[in-house]
Amino acid sequence: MKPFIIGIGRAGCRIANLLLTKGYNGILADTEKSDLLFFPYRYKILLGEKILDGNGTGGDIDIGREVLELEKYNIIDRIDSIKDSMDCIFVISAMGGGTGGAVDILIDELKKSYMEPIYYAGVLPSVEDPSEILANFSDNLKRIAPMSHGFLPIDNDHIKGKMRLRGWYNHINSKISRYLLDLFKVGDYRSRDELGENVLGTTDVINTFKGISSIGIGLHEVKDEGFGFFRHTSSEDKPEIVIALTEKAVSNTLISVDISETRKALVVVYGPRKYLDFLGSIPARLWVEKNIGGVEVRGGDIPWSEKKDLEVMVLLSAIKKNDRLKYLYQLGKIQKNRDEYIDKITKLYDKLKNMESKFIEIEEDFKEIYEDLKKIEEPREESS
Ligand SMILES: Nc1nc2c(ncn2[C@@H]2O[C@H](COP(=O)(O)OP(=O)(O)OP(=O)(O)O)[C@@H](O)[C@H]2O)c(=O)[nH]1
Ligand SMILES: [Mg+2]
Repeated sequence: MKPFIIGIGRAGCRIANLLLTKGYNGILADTEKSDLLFFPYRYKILLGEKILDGNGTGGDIDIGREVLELEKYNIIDRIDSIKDSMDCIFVISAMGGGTGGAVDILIDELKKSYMEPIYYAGVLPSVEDPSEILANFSDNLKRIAPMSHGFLPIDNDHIKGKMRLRGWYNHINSKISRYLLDLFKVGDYRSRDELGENVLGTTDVINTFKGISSIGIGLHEVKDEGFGFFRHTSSEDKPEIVIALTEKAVSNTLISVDISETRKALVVVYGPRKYLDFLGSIPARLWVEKNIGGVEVRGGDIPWSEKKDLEVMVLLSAIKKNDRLKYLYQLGKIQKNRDEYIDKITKLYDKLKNMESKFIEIEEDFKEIYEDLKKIEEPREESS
């Protein structure tokens, strides 16, 4: 499929940039000038320059919303000036960022301006993030999640595993872009060589990608025995390899997903043609059909010369409920309440301090008056 990619804010632009360098069309937009300068990509927009002078919102979602309201038509004009044919619009941002968290304003406008489906990949806050990012996320989730045609939550914590967040962003971003590139490959065939046994088209993605969704990948490194690898490993049945990879894909998603809560899915087997001819995608599809909560499963295979290994990608869609989203939402709410209480207590404390100094002042005034009073001599009675 041909997406038009829009990166908003730091995280959104960094991830989008990796896709744009692969030849996709799109724009990068941010309120922070120094972050935008970092990208050599041509189509960039500095948002809210008049208000922020290129300094970012510093996590302030109210300013972010003001800027997006002000700039949404500029962004649409810019899209119109550079877009060619596209199958969908793919927006990426961090849901806890001051700029990226205001993205629902833009998505709403995109929906009014274009017929194509609008998908949204939203970076979730990490438990390592500052509390205001978590609080922003909880404020934004209910506004953003239902806004797009398909919502792809990206759980940094799940992707990084045991690593620390700082210093690991590049690794996380390249993993996200790898997953998205696999998805975009569906229906975007450059030659007949890329047509598999069961050919999938863009409409298969569009018909599957609805509501809360996730992408997972299972990879099987093909040792350099090449063709002979599958022929000689009689102990490893071919459908079993594909099924094992499908299971791996389902547990290796961008957010942890309970497959039984999933109503729709798309399964794709990628790899060099010589392996795909043997394997096919049918066992993968059957496995997913058996395990998801719904019945709508599409499947196919794509011979892809760029890939040396055999790979299964799943798009799990129309997810009914997700524990991780719920957890982070509640965590953000608690943070927000905690911050509000800390604020209230600080104000009360300041008031008490103020009262205390007033008391000291009054006490001193009293002392002064008392001393003065003492100095006044009692009038003596006149003796007659
Ligand atoms: N995956 C990923 N997450 C990131 C990256 N940079 C920041 N984040 C996360 O994104 C959130 C912060 O959002 P940013 O994108 O920095 O904020 P913004 O949209 O630029 O908004 P401002 O507050 O105006 O700067 C936090 O949850 C970070 O952990 C990145 O390169 N990759
Ligand atoms: Mg920023």
